Amino acid sequence: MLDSNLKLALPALAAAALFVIHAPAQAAQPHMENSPLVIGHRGASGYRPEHTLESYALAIEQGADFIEPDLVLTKDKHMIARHEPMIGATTDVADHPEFADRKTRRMVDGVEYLDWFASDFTLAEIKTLRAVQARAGRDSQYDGLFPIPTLEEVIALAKSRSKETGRAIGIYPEIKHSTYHATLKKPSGRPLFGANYFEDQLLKTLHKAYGNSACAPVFIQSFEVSNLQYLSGKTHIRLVQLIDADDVNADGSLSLLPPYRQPYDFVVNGDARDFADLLTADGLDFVATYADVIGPWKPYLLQTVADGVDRDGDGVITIKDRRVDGSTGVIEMAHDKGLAVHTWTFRNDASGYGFADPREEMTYYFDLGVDGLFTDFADTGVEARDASSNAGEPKHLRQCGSQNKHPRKGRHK
Ligand SMILES: [Ca+2]
Repeated sequence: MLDSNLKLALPALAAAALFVIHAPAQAAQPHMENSPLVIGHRGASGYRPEHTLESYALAIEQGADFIEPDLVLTKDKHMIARHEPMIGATTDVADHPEFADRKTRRMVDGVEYLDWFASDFTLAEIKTLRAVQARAGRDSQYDGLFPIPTLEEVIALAKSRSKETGRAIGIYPEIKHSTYHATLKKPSGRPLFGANYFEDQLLKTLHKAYGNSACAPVFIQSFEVSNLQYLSGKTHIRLVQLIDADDVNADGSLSLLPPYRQPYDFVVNGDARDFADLLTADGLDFVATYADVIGPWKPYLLQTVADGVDRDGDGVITIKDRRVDGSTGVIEMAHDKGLAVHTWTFRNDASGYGFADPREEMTYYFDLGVDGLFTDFADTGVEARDASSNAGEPKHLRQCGSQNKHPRKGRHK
């Protein structure tokens, strides 16, 4: 139903766009999004060191609709773009003798790491570091060149490129390890940040930049649940429940071993549900009370079976050879419950379950009905979407306009 309404609305919007040329004071049009979306995972991290402005800029150049900053906090409470609180693998911190004594052991979600942690550095100190390519086999010629951006710098980039390109470039921030950040302590034993400081600070920044609106070109994502529930009571910005697992079994079912078994706040709160439980009918009903989108790892959506057939004929059996058995039904069930589905992660250099060709893999998922996907290679993602039968079909994402700015209002009592 939404589809046909949108199609009817398109000629009117095109006419309105022409009219704007003669009427620069025209009020902003309702936010329009391509669907399905190509989300630049950590920027164009297949080509540049992840989570740098240069990586995000390249993803935008390649046609990404959204860029994805993962966020962690510095000691002086700034939100910076890093995939982990540990910064040893993605920066040149090990080459800075002045920080050698910051290397330490710390628990993150039940796992101990020996590393440098963002929360032991001020933003000024972080700015003396440079990003490096974290994944083996990728271009390292940009190592040591690009600084670590703050969320504010990522927003500024998205806004300036939106103006330059005439496309609305969205941002897709992830709150990394909410429970970990909330429970970090100062040497004195007092909380370093405290409960929900991270969430409050994120909303303050996003509301200032975009307003408190479901029409903001923003999705906030998390693997934890209680922080999203908290956010749902404080913002209309769209929220995404990420769904993890640690591996895929031969029969296509998901392996759920810690620390990928449950949202970490469930572990702490003694909630027995695991990630897979959030994708059952009851689980989706629950998620729909506070989120707009589910973001499951891709094997949750597509059944593939390791049946020992060398399908690509290269003489070895790999994950590429798995038999593709079609939808698990999760996409259809989520859509029935009003949830959009964004899935991850598609990589040209780490091919997928059941596919030898990354573009074909992504097109398959677009055809299957996902509303967006995260890829390290936004250029291939755009090609894959253009090849999909669902290209240009905006669906399952709310159309934003004045009548529809508060879609979750009343759901949170
Ligand atoms: Ca093979």
